[in-house]
Amino acid sequence: MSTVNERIERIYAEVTRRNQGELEFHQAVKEVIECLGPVLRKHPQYDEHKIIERICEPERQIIFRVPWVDDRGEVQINRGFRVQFSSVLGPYKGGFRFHPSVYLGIIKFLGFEQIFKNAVTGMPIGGAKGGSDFDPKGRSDAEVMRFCQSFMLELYRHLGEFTDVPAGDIGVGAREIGFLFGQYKRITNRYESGVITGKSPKWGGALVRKEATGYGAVFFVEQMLAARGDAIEGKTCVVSGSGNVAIYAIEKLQALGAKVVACSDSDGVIHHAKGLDLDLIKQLKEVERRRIRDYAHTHRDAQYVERGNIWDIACQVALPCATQNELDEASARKLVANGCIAVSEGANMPTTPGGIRVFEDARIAFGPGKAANAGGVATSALEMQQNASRDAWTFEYSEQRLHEIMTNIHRNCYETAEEFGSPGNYSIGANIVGFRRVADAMLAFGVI
Ligand code: NDP
Ligand code: 2IT
Repeated sequence: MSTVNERIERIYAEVTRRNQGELEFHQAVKEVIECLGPVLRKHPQYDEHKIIERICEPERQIIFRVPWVDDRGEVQINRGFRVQFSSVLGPYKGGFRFHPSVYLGIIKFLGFEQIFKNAVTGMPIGGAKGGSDFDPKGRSDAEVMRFCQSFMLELYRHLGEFTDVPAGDIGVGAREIGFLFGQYKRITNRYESGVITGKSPKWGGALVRKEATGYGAVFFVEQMLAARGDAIEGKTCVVSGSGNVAIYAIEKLQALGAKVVACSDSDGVIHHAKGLDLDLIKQLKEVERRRIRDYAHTHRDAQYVERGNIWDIACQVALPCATQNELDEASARKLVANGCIAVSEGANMPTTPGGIRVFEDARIAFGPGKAANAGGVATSALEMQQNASRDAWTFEYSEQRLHEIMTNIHRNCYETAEEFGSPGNYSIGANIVGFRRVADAMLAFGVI
């Protein structure tokens, strides 16, 4: 009879064999299943029913050609993906990413993470992710529209308010959601608001969805600090990225009295020691779609460093809100040496395994993305709820619901980490909370 740990190692070896070259997917699987030894020992039925093996194999993977014509009349071909990982807790749910780095391994890592994140929210949503290697940067609105229409022309048959409900992610914001929803409506002849979330509040979107991931990541760090008798007010913070998640993380940090001194994009880093001017960042990024370097044209006392490492900048609280593996072991060491006491992952898997080890060894408060950035998808579930009842809640009520959800997630992860002998380890807490919820539903449903 092999030990539980040997069986987990064998499952991991099989995942790498079956999904060759998909490094981000391997990383995401390893991070979750490494935590599950104590759970399998406590609940042997999970092992007997091969729950982990089943979760690691997506229920369905769709890969398709996305042909479209650019403004010069040239035909362009991209690749589209939707990986429908798990539907035991509800319709598949998870965003679309449009970025040139997208390939199957990225979509599978995101879809796999999404299963557990969505379960951690406690809401009735399964896990999925989709996207394309299409690069919206530098494309006209008309080109983005034609791409979105072609993408949806294939994908619509796999979606539906009770089947699969996408939303945004990197490169997919309100503009793309509008084009995608419009095309779905046109093909199906159904005004099915609940088929996609992150819609504009002008036509069925929920208030606070735009803000939810960033706000939620800040509420999570607020809770982690409160558990240590500390608070966010007066703290110096660094937030990487300058997209949807970063902007609204900065907004909430500032509202709670913190000073945010740096943000970034894929070209470089802005450091503004007296505190970032968020109105300018919104104007540059949300309205004009420009680069963060342009911030320094307005604020001459801010420094822009092309290809700089944002984690070199001293802070007490760090929120990685750009992309996967953006915070490595050396950066984590630098943060700890500079006095960082808390990290909340607004992005998905932004910290490398080596970076996470550094934070754990230093015993700083570390909020993993599965818990810390779950406010986005949780508010998507609130949008689905409002669409289903043809209702629209106020901003204040929606934000209060988000705050309650983040508080509950924090408490569940905290208590579960303690129950399994790892007090203060939110990664273990989140992985176990999410896994148990999915596993129990799978047991109830039989072998499917
Ligand atoms: P956006 O497209 O709005 O912004 C992404 C930001 O990250 C931009 O500043 C972008 O810079 C930067 N970035 C993206 N890719 C890279 C890269 N390869 N290297 C360096 N910088 C990069 O996306 P979001 O803000 O929506 O997403 C940010 C992160 O948050 C992602 O990890 C996403 O999966 C995660 N997330 C998003 C949620 C949501 O509701 N939107 C919910 C939960 C998690 P540039 O403009 O130069 O590309
Ligand atoms: O990673 C994520 O949780 C998202 N991009 C949001 C997913 C959603 O369905 O709102």
